[in-house]
Amino acid sequence: MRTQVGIIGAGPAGLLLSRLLHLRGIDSVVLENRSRDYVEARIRAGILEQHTVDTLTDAGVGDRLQREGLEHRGIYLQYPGTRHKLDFPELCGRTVWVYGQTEVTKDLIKAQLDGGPPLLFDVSDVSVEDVDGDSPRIRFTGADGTPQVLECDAIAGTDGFHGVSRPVVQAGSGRVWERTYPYAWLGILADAAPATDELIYAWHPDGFALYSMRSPKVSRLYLQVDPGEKIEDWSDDRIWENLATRFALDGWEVNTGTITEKSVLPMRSFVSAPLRRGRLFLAGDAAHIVPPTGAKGLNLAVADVTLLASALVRLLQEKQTDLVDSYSDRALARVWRCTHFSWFMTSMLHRSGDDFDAELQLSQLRRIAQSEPAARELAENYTGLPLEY
Ligand code: FAS
Ligand code: PHB
Repeated sequence: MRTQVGIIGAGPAGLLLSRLLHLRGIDSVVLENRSRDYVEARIRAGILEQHTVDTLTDAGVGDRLQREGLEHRGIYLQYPGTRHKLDFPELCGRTVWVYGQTEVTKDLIKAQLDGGPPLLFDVSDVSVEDVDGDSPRIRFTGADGTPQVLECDAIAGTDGFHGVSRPVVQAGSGRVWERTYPYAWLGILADAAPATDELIYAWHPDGFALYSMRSPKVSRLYLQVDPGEKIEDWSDDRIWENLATRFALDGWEVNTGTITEKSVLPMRSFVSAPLRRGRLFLAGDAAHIVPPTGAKGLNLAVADVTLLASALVRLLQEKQTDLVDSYSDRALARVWRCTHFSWFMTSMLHRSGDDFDAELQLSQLRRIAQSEPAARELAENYTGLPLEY
């Protein structure tokens, strides 16, 4: 097999990259080691920045997003006795959209299978070779068990945190930065109409809680828990009781309902650099992980592949290396900005158990509630900074 760009991983990064390249006349093949059902069932992100919405719409995969997505004009920051609204259009002239990553992935897969480039599910034994030359290749076993070789002009490692691509880049040269947080998120999906018009980020002495949603009938909620928590130790009643306590506000209550999914999610910050080794390029979670408190993970993946698609078009059609040569530095500038913001939101809102920390956190929250410049800084980062930050 031969293609111009071999793409490892059919998450949002790999699928969108293939789509953007296809629209610019560059052919690709996407290799995914899970099944379509598995990929489409993963419950993950929920907030899309405007540039993500614009990119998906311009790429011709935004119709359902425009119909079913929910435009949101702000968030609430809550701490004991206060639920403060940050009005995004007033603060920074931008909004965000609520549309689950599962839906983004389904829309991208549908477009790919409707006449798009090849998308091979259930592959295995993926390995990358000769990335330091101009003819790298991917070896893999197809779903039917036959060994395959994909000859490429370039390879995109969009295979997530546990993929095979980053180790190849790191083996060349590079370094990683990592911070593991002393807490995790217990996340639920519930058949319950959200009891709030905007997301609520709540600081509470018992721990952080986040009130999000997927539709007018489906709520997505999270609780800060210890990293070692076992989901089986959390009955539905215990989850709803903790949510009610942490969101408590006079004259208001959480809407409960049937919990349809629950899981414990680890929290880490992780950055690897560079994002390139020869003709192998990393994008998305393969290169970086942010704690979800800043709603950046999916949006950062989209920003990476927007830059990478333009760089690969310039390399493979115009034979110019300037954009691929600068891709890593340009992508990492935004990665670090989003890594800082995600760390800031996480550190401000999650209980460490230390009362000195608690006073600092409450002081920061009150500052944002009382200071328009402080609120604007949060709003600008949350709604998404320009692509070339
Ligand atoms: P992905 O991990 O989505 O995709 C990588 C793909 O590569 C996967 O399909 C994987 O199966 C495949 N793959 C891996 N190894 C392979 C191999 N060797 N060969 C072939 N294919 C291979 N972000 C938010 O903003 N908000 C959230 O609430 C949020 N919650 C999250 C919860 C969880 C459990 C996780 C893991 C992440 C969460 N994120 C969240 C971040 C998430 O949305 C990511 O940022 C987003 O999925 C990044 O997309 P990709 O880079 O495409 O990586
Ligand atoms: C979600 O809806 O899954 C979500 C929203 C905002 C976040 C994290 C997750 O910061």
